[in-house]
Amino acid sequence: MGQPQAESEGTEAGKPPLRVGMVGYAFMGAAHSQGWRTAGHVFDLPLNPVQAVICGRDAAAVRAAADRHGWASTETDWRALVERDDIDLVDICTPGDSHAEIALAALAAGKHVLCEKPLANTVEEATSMALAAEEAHARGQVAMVGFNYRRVPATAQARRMVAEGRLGRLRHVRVTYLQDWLVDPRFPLTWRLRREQAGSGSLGDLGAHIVDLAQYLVGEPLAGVSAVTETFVRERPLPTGATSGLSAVTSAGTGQVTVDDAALFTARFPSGALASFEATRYATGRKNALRIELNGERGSLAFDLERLNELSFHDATEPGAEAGFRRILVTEPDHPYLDAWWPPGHGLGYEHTFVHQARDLVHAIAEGRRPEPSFADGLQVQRVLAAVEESAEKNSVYTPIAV
Ligand code: SOE
Repeated sequence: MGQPQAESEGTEAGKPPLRVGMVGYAFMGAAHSQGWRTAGHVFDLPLNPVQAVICGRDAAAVRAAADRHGWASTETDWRALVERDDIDLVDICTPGDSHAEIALAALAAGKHVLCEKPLANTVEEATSMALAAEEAHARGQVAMVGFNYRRVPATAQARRMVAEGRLGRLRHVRVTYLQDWLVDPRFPLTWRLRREQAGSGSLGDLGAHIVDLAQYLVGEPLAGVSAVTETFVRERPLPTGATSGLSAVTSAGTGQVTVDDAALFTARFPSGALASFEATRYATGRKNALRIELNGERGSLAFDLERLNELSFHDATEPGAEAGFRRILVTEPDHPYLDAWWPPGHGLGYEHTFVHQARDLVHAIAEGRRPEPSFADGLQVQRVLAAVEESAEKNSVYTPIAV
């Protein structure tokens, strides 16, 4: 495939380029493309992100994705992309079964890496990735895992408030991530429903997000879990292969669902806070409802992704007669990320989390810093997912998280 020079390469205010090669072009590929396309135009970055190459197996489809999302050239084999010497960073937006292989090859080829969540399909894969990332860090490379919900200004603001002690000692963390796109039993058996491709079901897809977000907000890793999981619909129509968003066209015939449809678990933080988690794609009417509430001795905070410009805050130190939950509109310039965006009250959305992710990664690369969340953080989340599965298999027996 041709390798034309990306139009704006290295020209943005004379900044050195960060030439990105992205593997995958479906839902997450489109979201990451938005991030790369926009970050350098909104934030004053030390490097100029260049959308150099997009890669996918179907030549015509990847060409169309390149045109739609603004990539300068295409590849149909990720190995060729990883070996190109005009690429600085490999962005992995493929299903989980290829994360480890691509990331390890990219790190070995001297590239920085951004990898979509969950980091891998197994703890073994994630361990090898975290190890390779650590070795690569000594050579000046940076590897980040894409837990984008840390980059909602409201969740970053919540983290700030917890770290400042505004909630005091935490007692409860209550998290749910609810979607409903599997309610219809005729929904096709896409890759997200196959263990060999996705690793797990709602657990890895949604549970990984809320485990990362909860640990990020609390500021410590979980100690152990007690879980139940269920697969409600065990057989589904086979897809033809052509996908759109989360769905696909179906053909005749059915196949087995080999992942969980829902995962519920309780957990302990080492500092003593108790947590509950629920991840499901069967919450009829809930489209992308990620909700988290933290209760501490001095106050409480609540966030709902479907109202992502807001935080609810209760300050328990206020006089009882006046206290109560109040809405913080997280659109002020001194809220995280917002000094670069619109005037107060002009809110942001889902896609901006990917712009912020690109921004933070560019800074980490320019400063030679370990990024947050790192591959080591991704491995730790993978260990929690494995403990959830182990606990569910053993009838909810409390399962400590391996360190
Ligand atoms: C599907 O459940 C999905 O697209 C997840 O895979 C993403 O990580 C989440 O951000 C939105 O929902």
